[in-house]
Amino acid sequence: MTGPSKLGLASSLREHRLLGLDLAHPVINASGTFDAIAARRAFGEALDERFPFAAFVSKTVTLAPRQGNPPPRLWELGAGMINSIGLPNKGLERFLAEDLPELATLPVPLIVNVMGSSHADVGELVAAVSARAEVAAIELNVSCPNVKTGLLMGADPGETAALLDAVRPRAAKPLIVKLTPNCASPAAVAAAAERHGADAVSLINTVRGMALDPRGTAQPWLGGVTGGVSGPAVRAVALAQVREVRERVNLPIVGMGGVQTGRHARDLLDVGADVVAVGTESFRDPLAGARIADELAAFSANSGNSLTGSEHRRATIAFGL
Ligand code: RRO
Repeated sequence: MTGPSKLGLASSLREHRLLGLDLAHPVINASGTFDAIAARRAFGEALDERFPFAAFVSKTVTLAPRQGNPPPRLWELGAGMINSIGLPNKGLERFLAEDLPELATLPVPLIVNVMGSSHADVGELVAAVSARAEVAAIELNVSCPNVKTGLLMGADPGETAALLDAVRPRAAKPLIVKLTPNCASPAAVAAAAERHGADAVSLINTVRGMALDPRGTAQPWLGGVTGGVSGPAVRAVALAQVREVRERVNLPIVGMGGVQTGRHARDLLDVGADVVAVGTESFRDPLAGARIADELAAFSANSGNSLTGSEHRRATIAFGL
């Protein structure tokens, strides 16, 4: 049997390409977990010299400005946290005018994450964002656990298909669909996304959870009542779902969920991700992305395993590996 090293794949794998983008390494950020504009203010030029991610994904942008959910918005868990942020953002117009020009000066490709509550809203967002030269790709958030309408569109294969039929023609840039773990079959939603024009999928978004007031009032702690669980607590869920999605689709996969080390990143690549995103770990350590990329590179060099998800699937099919 021909081994992966003899397939002529290894050199292309080291280039780390996603949707035609050349990435310096396979680690990017999970949307909403790293504020690059605030980080620039805090760290200055040092941030650009060693930007922690190979591409930057913005926090979700909606058509109209949003205040977000009432506080409290966070709850710390033994192995992660629950957020009930509720999509606060300045809205499309101000994002395009104020944030996009600054994000475009980051030393890595820019992916803009958008979400709307109707096909018309999402279509408008996708058209406006993809008209901007600064934007390399768009991530469609159909999986926020803290806003009902967006989640519905991503929880059902038919709804996701209908959304893509409506908005795909308006997107002049590659579209990544961000899947929710809070549904019967993320793999079925991924397959619908693939059939209806998605260029990639990303998963997992946060897992719905809740916490009660620690003072014993028997009331929900979070202002949004429920929230999204992230961090090490969801790593095993991410691993299982990325594997399941890889078995159903040929699209590139951005895998995320509880990644704290190069080993965790390698695990997601091994079950089928092409690129890995770091989220909650960046709150503890803003340079986590760079550390994890270094650990991953050392790990891959030592093990000789440099296959990424799509290549792994192609090799599996072609050579029965
Ligand atoms: O803002 C949020 O509450 C939020 C979003 Br948009 C999301 O996609 N995932 C999440 O856990 N929180």
